[in-house]
Amino acid sequence: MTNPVKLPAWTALKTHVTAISDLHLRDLFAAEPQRFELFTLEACGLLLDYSKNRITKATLPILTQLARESGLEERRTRMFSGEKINSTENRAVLHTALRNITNTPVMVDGIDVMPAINAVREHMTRFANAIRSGEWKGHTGEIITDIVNIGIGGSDLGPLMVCRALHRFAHPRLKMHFASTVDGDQITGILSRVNPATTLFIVASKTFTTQETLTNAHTARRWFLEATGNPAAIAKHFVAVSTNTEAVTAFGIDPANMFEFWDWVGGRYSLWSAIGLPIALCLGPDNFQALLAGAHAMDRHFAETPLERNMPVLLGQLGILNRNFYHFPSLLISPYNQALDRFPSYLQQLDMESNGKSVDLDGLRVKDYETGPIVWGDSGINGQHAYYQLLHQGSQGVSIDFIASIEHPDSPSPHGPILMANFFAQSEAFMRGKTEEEVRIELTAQGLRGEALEKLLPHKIFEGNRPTNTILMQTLSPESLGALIALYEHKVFVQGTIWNLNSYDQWGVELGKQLAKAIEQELIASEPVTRHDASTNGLINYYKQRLLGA
Ligand code: G6Q
Repeated sequence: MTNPVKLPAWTALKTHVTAISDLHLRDLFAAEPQRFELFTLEACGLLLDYSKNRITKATLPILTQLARESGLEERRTRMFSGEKINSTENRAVLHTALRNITNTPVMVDGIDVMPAINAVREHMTRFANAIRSGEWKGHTGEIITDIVNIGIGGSDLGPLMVCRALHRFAHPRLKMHFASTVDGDQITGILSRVNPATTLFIVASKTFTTQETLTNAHTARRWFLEATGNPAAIAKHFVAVSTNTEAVTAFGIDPANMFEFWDWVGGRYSLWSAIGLPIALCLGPDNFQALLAGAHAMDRHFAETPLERNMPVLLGQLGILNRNFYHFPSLLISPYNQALDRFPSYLQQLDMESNGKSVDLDGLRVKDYETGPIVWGDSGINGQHAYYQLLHQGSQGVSIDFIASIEHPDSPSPHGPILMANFFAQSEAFMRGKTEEEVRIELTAQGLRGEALEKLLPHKIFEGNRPTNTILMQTLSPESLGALIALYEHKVFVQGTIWNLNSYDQWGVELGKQLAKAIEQELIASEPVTRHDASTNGLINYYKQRLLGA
């Protein structure tokens, strides 16, 4: 475990970047017309074009050296083999075992975890088939039409994103709903649209102690019991996904209707586990299996391919280059498939909760290098008409990952070509920009002359030189989506390793929870609050007065 700044490759990279930093991406493309051939890579149905990064042929060996010196290969082996690399929680990190479709044993504390994984998957398959076929009936004998997943964070974002992304494969009868926030507006809205006799609730919580989820689950149960007056009917309409059998039973869900997972599955890495039950229900067990297979293919690629041709390694290294050497503070994820509109939010949690840390694996404060970037985004084409202005001409640069599929089966002509023309145009624009000379020629051709031309000219210049990656897949399918998600999971691993972080804990979410618990009591009490700072006291007291209409 080493501070990366102390590695020889870090120093070498610094020297190298200083030497090439004056070169504009245009210069690099002019000097190396073969950049597409040189700097693209295909794996698991994905093409990664990384030629529009500020790199030369000399950059990659140094990046690879950095990955090697950081101990990436050893740590990768330790993760796949079930060692407890999540050191602050003393846990293994084994989302890869959940999609280990070859079934080779994976040992944790001397026990092979594969039989338990397979047993839960078989339970999920049986249950999903019964709901989808109509064999499973609600308490009145009607078939299930609506599924409400109650969960938050890792128990929400993954299944929600996948069900949206692959909606083309969805069961025509089953309507999916996702309740995450504790703002009652959301669950109430869902409950107003569903029928208790035909609705299945999935209470998804690894710990089964999460306040938002349990509050929503209790609201749903109350609503259900008020409507049916039949506690025995709960068994037909409520199932749980959790690691906590005791709490599930205490909630009133039969353990036979509980789908188990384990402490070595991190929340934001859990869609491959029973947390993926909404996916199996909505898309079917075969498509869920295909999603796992796509991710497994990427796992194999990551585990077995030399670092130089390894897609997650490359993507991670380029992220390090852009974050630590070109100092881009954020990474925009810009998908041009509308169905991937929640993919950026999913990646935001994956990346920011994993590598948003400033204490390293040795417990030392990280002082001399930047860690995880801010990850953000939504549908790329909408972004073009909103925040892309800042990306093109704002005072600070952003690095970008563009993602699209070649085929858009539900997009009638001429939608597909228009969409893709924009997709290609944007990465070209970010690379090339538009020079003063080009603007001058353009404005002159438009008939502008003299003062009018000079006045407008500076506003129309684009600096360009923004680094971007482009990921293309043939079509958005369970396999390609599985590979895409796993690509980013391993990218996060690569960066966490180089930054010497534990990417698998999330202590940063604790403080707000602790404070909220205490404030909740204060909101009920009648006397004014005085124990906080002036702002927090003032806000709480203002809220209480206004709420009571005082
Ligand atoms: C993910 C985080 C977090 C977690 C939620 C829900 O890695 O740990 O997002 O998934 O807080 O937790 P439960 O599943 O325990 O309700």
